[in-house]
Amino acid sequence: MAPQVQVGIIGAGPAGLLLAQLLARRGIGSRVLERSSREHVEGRIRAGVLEQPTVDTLHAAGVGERLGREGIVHHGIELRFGGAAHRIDFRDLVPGRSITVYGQREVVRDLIEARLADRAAADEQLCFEVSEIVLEGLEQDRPLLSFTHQDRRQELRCDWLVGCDGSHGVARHWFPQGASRQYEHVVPFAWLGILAEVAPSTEELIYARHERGFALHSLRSPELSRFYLQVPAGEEPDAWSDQRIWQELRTRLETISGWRLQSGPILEKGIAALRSFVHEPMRYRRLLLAGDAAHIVPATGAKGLNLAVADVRRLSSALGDWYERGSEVALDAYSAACLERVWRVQHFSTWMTRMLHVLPGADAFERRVQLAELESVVSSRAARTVLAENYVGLALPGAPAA
Ligand code: FAS
Ligand code: PHB
Repeated sequence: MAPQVQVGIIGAGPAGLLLAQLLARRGIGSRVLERSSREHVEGRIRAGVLEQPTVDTLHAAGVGERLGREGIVHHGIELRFGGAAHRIDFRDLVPGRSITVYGQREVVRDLIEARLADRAAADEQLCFEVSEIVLEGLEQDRPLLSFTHQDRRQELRCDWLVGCDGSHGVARHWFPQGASRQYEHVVPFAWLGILAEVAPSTEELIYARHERGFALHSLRSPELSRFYLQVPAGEEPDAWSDQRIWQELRTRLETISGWRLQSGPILEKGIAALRSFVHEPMRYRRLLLAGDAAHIVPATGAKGLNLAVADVRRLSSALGDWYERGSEVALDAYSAACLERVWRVQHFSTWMTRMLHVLPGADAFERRVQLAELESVVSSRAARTVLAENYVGLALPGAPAA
């Protein structure tokens, strides 16, 4: 007889780990199966901007202590183009709402620590380096997972199965033929992301649109800066020497008189594709999807991680209703409710991407119109408010508390 668990979770990224943590706080048991090692999962840089609802959820999940101490609260961002800096002032446009800069890597480390804090059950709940995960009986009430862990083939029967296995995961492929639809949009450019050991040259994030391409000055701490440069799709990181990176960052960012960019040792660099993807629906019977397993947004809107958190906040509440009150109402509404936010965020992320990047193939007229759109955004209070509302995190009706 295969061992049983209430919720089987594939993937130990922020979505899978936070779901397990939120469920545990409701007394609901789960097992997280992750194909990579703990070191690899904790080593990935990725996102760094947390919306207020995400910060609130991490605190409610009991993993907010270090975030509270080391997270950097920002009350605005800057749009930089045409030789001028334009601040989007959250305090003025969306009073009481802000973002927090705290690396996804730190969020994942805090969650793994919390999941492993209970030594007794740790190995049970969170399994790294799992392989050959196979799902059977999706049509039944208790699907069966089998997988290899520590060189042993194992089985696990679950009430619910959640695919939190990211953009290259297996779970969405378990939807039967014809039971789902995918939407995809790929742009012909990517981001070269770097982490540098140098104090940030800015108090707040700078989104720069330059004739040579987009540039973003972000940060991780008072000692660590994070930068992104628009590069052609398929570019290799090795094509960019440290010297070339700093030269290009200076060209695209030092467009304001008297503003200088500090440089320092580059610790890591990598290429991230800019891709939009949506898998509908996000549930099939006892199989649910959350995070990048169901949707991917271009990083220009800083939404990927925040969307994953919004999914699992809603899912943990819905599973709570099912276990605590036998109600499946929220689980039945889960997919549609998440997709409402997903498509709003796809719109915002696509808008930011189109407005701030050099679009290959755009003619002189289109480039002038693009600049005019940026001008109209920064010169209109209404447009700045729309941008600010989306950036700090949409407060959608019916969004459950953590
Ligand atoms: P994740 O991809 O984080 O986690 C999925 C987990 O599932 C991984 O640990 C994976 O190893 C595991 N997995 C996959 N297949 C499996 C299988 N078959 N069996 C078991 N486990 C499996 N967002 C930003 O806002 N800013 C950024 O700069 C930024 N950079 C990014 C760079 C990259 C390269 C990527 C891919 C995403 C980036 N994002 C960024 C978006 C990012 O933050 C995601 O939205 C976030 O990681 C989503 O979290 P999860 O849904 O948990 O997926
Ligand atoms: C980051 O800090 O990694 C970051 C910030 C803002 C974005 C994307 C990434 O839009």
